[in-house]
Amino acid sequence: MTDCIFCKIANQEIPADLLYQDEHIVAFADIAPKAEKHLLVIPRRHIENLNDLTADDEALMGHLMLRLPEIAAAQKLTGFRTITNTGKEGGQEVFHMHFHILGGSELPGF
Ligand code: DGP
Repeated sequence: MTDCIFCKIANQEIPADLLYQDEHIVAFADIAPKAEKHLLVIPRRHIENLNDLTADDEALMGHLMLRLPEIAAAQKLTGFRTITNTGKEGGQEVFHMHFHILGGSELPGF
């Protein structure tokens, strides 16, 4: 999608602190961190949110989920919180699916 900020980050058209990337996903530091460490993990392909997924995305989602703890571990996070906001009512502001990884200090219970 041409005017999607996260597509532009994935394509390195605008700068971001890229922490991990492979053929399918990219991880980068959130611009407005809500925890000591706050990363975002996105698919390279533009998918709006969880509601946009189809059966064809099973392998992608499995790949993404399995990378989350690895990406967190690479940032020396032994424990972390993962959040994905879905839709405006779910608090989503950027409509390119992303998983927040939050950690760095002990988080309050949710
Ligand atoms: P959400 O509310 O779940 O859609 O979270 C969007 C997050 O994206 C929010 O924590 C701030 C972050 N964000 C928005 N624009 C940019 C950007 O241009 N660069 C980076 N690194 N993060 C961004």
